[in-house]
Amino acid sequence: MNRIRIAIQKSGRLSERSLELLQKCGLRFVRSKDKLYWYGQDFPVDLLLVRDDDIPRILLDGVCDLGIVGQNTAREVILEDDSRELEELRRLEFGGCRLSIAVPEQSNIKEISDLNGCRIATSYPALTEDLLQQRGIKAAMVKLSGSVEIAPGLGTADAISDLVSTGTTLRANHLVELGVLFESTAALYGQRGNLPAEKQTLLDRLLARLDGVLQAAESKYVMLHAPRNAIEEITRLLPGAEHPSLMNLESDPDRVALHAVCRETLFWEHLESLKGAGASAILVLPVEKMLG
Ligand code: PRT
Ligand code: ZN
Repeated sequence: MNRIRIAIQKSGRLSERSLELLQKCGLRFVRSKDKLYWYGQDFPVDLLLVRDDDIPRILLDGVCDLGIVGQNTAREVILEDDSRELEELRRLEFGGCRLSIAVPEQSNIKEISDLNGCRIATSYPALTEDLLQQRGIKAAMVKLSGSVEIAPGLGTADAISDLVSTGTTLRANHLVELGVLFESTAALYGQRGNLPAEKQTLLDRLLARLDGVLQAAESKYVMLHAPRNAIEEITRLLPGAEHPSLMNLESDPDRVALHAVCRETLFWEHLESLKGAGASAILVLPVEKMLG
């Protein structure tokens, strides 16, 4: 059957944003009673709601075609299984965090290079070991599935390697961050290899929509009035804008109306420099969808 199945986290930090992203791609689902399998309406894409840790293997087993999961989780499985079958298709703009090394405030370990021969508690032993090895450090991994931050206090490890976002958990446990091993975000993964032609077509359509949504998120539609002789400079000042549309202004032959899509983030500083270059009546609008 030519339907695509996507695995997303059932409940947790990635759930809401994953679903929101798919809905922005125009996908609608009939939510089933047990809530684990949602059937796609209008577009043949169904959802499977699972624990995030299960997503990489669900893809490797061929149960789902796509999955949204943290790069930290996917990288761990790729290293553990020595599997190159999992392919990162798109990096997403949510679920951001860092895998960091932290030690007790009073520790003798002052920098990452002091970790040789130490015991490190982590839920990401393969990833941590690999990243440390790349820096020429060999340490013993103590694998824990949760509450990693209490390991040094219990004496089961000298340091931890854990995900950090605000740093509150570290501070509450009197741990200090020594350094970042890995910056992670959520990403869309698939399995490498050939899909049947019809499924591939479906996947390509979905990815094109996704790219549109991802681009639109940063993009802005800018409208302004510009002096005719500053069109080139103003176009250059618009971040990521190409080929603006120009329209004559009946009221002022020396000025034109200029419309452009900026594909990069537009800051107040950009608007100020546009004004400095002679632009007026500057309007910035959000872009909802983009294709092509
Ligand atoms: O039930 P299920 O297994 O599906 O969920 P889970 O509890 O295992 O995962 P969840 O929802 O906590 O995290 C899912 C993904 O979110 C992770 O794999 C990361 O890719 C991403 N993410 C982003 C984070 C964090 N930020 C984060 N801060 N995952 C975990 N944390 C934890 C961290 O482990 C530590 O305990 O939050 C604590 C630190 O947070 P701060 O803000 O105190 O620094
Ligand atoms: Zn989990």
